[in-house]
Amino acid sequence: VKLENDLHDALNEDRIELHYQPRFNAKGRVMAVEALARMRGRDGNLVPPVQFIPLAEETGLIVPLGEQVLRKACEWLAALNAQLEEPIAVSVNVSGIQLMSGRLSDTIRSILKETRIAAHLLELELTETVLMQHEESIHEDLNRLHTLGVELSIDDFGTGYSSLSLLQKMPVQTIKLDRSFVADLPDNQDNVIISRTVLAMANAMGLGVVAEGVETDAQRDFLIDEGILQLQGFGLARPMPAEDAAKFILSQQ
Ligand code: G
Ligand code: G
Ligand code: MN
Ligand code: NA
Repeated sequence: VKLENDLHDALNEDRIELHYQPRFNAKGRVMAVEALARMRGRDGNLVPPVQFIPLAEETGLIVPLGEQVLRKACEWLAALNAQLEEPIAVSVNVSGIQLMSGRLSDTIRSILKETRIAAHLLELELTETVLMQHEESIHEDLNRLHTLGVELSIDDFGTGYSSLSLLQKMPVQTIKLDRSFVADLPDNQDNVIISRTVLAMANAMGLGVVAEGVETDAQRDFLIDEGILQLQGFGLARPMPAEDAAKFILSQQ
């Protein structure tokens, strides 16, 4: 109950902050950032999402929280892109509860309009579990989001159970290969085979692939050689507070 009250207060007092982790193409250029929520305690300490996202989902607070996250991410991106020659994109993690509310597409339409962000510069990260849920409301809202022009990706790909036929039918453009399959590349033969297979499948389906959890040069070189075109991980850039992330991206121009 204490954490629930804390979360409620943090939402009312604008103490949900976003950190941003850059995502790079094979040439090392930042193409996008992933927004990652943190809660700023009254004591000034940062509370990581593992400590409040599950609670937010249980209590339904994920709906207003998710809306704040989307608005903050789009406002930040609009200010940054105004200073860049080539705009970058932002990806935001979305939970199944937000989609089940049936209002996500309306919320996003308003936020894009308010912030004047082009729809294709917003990407929503969904898990396989969310996509495989049979709720009609989820699929309707996903189709509306797709019609709006928002990009959809599958986060932590390979850790859940998705059927290939449903994957084909979903309006998804990108797969984020879970970092457990990137670990110990290129030495781990299982992961070599898995990453190649996921890439081949994605190519056949016309989906892009982002490798997550890239920590070493050896991993990066291997993945690029294999043809994975987007990379994210501590070895390239860590999640950073909003101001630092903007400075980092501006300094790369
Ligand atoms: O930043 P960190 O590695 O601690 O994130 C841990 C988990 O929290 C990740 O799985 C990430 O997807 C999730 N997460 C971070 N921010 C958000 C958010 O704004 N909404 C949702 N639903 N999940 C988030
Ligand atoms: O589940 P999701 O992919 O949304 O989780 C994102 C989280 O993964 C972020 O909170 C980030 O801190 C973490 N992360 C990003 N890059 C790396 C990495 O290279 N190694 C590890 N261990 N975690 C990472
Ligand atoms: Mn993610
Ligand atoms: Na992930």
